[in-house]
Amino acid sequence: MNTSRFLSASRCFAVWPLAIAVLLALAGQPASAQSGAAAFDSSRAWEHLRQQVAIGPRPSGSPANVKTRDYIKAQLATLGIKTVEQPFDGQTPLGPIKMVNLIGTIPGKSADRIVIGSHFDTKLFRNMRFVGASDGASSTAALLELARVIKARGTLPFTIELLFLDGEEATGEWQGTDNTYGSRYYVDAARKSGTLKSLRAFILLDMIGDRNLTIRRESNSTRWLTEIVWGAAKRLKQPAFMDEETTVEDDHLPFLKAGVASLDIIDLDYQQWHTAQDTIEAVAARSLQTVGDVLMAALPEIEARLLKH
Ligand code: 1BN
Ligand code: ZN
Repeated sequence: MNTSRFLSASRCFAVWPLAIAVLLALAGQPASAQSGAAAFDSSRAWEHLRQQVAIGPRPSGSPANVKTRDYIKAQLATLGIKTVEQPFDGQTPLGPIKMVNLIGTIPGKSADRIVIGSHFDTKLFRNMRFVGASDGASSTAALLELARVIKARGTLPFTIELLFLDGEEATGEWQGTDNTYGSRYYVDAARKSGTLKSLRAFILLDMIGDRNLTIRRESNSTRWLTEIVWGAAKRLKQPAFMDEETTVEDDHLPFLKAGVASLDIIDLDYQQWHTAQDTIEAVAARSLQTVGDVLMAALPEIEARLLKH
């Protein structure tokens, strides 16, 4: 072997340890770290959470609820995402309450859509100041940051709809029709307008802020969606997505009843749930990052599955 061939061969061998080290470092990293795409940024999501909590209690029909909606609209406008308001009267045990869902749309190649949702109302309590840092603000904050990251992906196979739901909370006890006003209205409206057929999947985020995040598989949810999301969590080594099961009634039920594949990503194992302690101290940016990373890793797989079926 002449000297120059020897040198190029040895240089070739010299890059292998580096290449292996890079591959090992990337394993278990979010897809964005591997592809150079925009990554979910929990410091941005945290700011959205902080802004909502600073508004104070945000029950349906209150001026603070309108302020929250205006904040969401303004944030989506900054991202260049068009929003449509869906107003309706929630017929509650307290009488009719004016409620409004907000729908942000990121158009894809297909008009068929994947909807990602969160409720932005907080539960009405007359005897305490309830600001819903996890229950209301956390999922809404993550959804706003997901909007930015999904938009940055460029051409999408499916249209992605960001659905900010009003009236998830019961005005009193969670029973009968005193809950999920916004999701029930959205599904009825989609049925009436003939757009339910093009709704291919619904992913609900709820209460994802807990510092000590533990998310169980939700048993009402559609199996294949759960498998894809929990598979992504396993790849990213995120043990917060636990291999245990729980059952929750939430905004995904009207979608499931309408035959739409749906998943509820919720941490109900939250000591501060529906207490005055559901504040900024009880939640963490890291928890929003976990859910954001897992969802962004799962989304291409969900799209691939929908393209096949
Ligand atoms: C989630 C957040 N939910 C209410 N606030 C839904 C729910 C209802 C969860 C009843 C558990 C029991
Ligand atoms: Zn609640």
